[in-house]
Amino acid sequence: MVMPKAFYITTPLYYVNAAPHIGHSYTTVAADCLARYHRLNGEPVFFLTGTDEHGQKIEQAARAAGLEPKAFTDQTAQTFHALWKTLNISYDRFIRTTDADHIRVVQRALQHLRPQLRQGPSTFFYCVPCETQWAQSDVADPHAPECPSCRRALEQVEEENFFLPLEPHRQWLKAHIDAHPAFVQPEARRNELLALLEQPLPDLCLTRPTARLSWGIEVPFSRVHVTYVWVDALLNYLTAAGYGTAAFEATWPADVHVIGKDILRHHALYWPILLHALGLPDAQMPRMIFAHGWWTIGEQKMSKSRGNIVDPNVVIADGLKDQPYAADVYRYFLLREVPFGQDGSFSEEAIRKRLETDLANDLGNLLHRTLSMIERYCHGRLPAAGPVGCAVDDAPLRDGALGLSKQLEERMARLDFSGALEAIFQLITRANRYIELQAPWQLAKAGEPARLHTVLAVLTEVIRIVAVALDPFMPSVAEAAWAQLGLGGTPRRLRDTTQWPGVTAGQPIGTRAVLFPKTS
Ligand code: ME8
Repeated sequence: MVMPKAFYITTPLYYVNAAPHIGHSYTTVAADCLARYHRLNGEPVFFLTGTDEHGQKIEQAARAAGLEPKAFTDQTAQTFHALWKTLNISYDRFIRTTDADHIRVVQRALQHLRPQLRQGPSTFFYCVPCETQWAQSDVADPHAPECPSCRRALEQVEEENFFLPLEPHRQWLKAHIDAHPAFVQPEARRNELLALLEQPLPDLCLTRPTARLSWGIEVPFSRVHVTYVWVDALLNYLTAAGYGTAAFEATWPADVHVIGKDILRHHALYWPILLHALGLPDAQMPRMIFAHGWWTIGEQKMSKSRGNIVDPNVVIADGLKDQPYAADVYRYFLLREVPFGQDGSFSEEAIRKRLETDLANDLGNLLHRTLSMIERYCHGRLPAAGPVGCAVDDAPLRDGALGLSKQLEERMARLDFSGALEAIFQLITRANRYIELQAPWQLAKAGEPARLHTVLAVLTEVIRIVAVALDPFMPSVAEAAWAQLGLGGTPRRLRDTTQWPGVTAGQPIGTRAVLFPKTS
């Protein structure tokens, strides 16, 4: 039997010169949400994250810490592992560019590219924080050269290296982008890339002399060079998919490379050209490169080297310390607050606001009110519905709930996380309004148990569907809501959101607990 190809999702490999901040957690939470969504949909998934450990900036940071580079990277890679555990990140592999299988893949790829490489002296500008080379023509003032991406001072470099000519691939890449609208997303980034492709492309330097940098993967055909860190890092996506082994086709190509817009050029220009130069056909190109926006503090991009970072551990452990599901509150905020692709300004007040309104007032209340009424009016057992009446809002609410998975499907295909959450929370709002309109407490007072049970059964079904839909976004909250409904132990699957009813009447509900306690 042929195994279906896994849905392959990647994050960037983060530099381990310092511990992760909100920006890194953003990309990883988004990729995790996508991975969980596809698993919920019954698809095999391969979700990759990891750390980028070679290069000048890591070597410098290790030296400053008084450690050997490997010992230093072991230490910092651990801070990423720890944060991903806190945030419930369900990766299938955490790759480090110092892993032995990766070193083999990089050397194999370089060997393969060797006949296409030009060796020669070169002069270019280099930004150490971005580990990126720039041509004379990229720099506005050659007397005070600044990085066009991060605006920091550039080094001028003159050295002998191996180069891959990119220009022979330019027309091919343009045609590929034209033929595959999803290849670079969102639209603004696609246009940015197409604009870059209007000009001839400079050769890409694949190596660094060991005299300047020793902390890198040895170049198999030159004793005096190591691999340029970006080439090393990009190739990780092939390593993890089992490049050169029989397993490769079961994972490759990547379905989505999730990145920030700062590294668009590396992923949407250098990466496909490297793959093309390695002989991969069009059908084996990544299917989507999605470059999201930046979290800013005020107007400034949050970044390690600007020193304006916010540590997610602090937000979770201090800012949300009263919350039993703090990590999920944080995940919700990141995914809901800013449409994926746009920039957003980070503040703890904004998280608090989302917590108090969407989570406590809307979601928390819906669950709390419904379950307390089931306890009170149905002896804590899931009620049986009588006929669902069209005249009294039951049917529209039911149809809205049954239509949710279609909305999710359409939005998640575009990585529109905030749109998907909006659809879920619109349903929650409708369900809360339904409670007000149906006023189950009055039905109880008026002695109308059949109608009362129908209303509570409709609400139970809506909550069941919401608990499934929330799984990729807030896995622990979804699990808790599921258990409170008394459904613990039954797997949550997306396809169950198109079934009604989905619960067995008469089953006892679980133990109730407030999901988002109020503190002020
Ligand atoms: O670029 N807002 O690693 P890096 C949103 N090693 N996202 C942000 C962010 C912010 N303020 N700051 C960082 C590298 N990010 C390379 C990648 S991949 C083969 C090699 C996120 O540690 C965003 O995903 O500088 C960005 O692209 C990434 O962290 C850069 O991480």
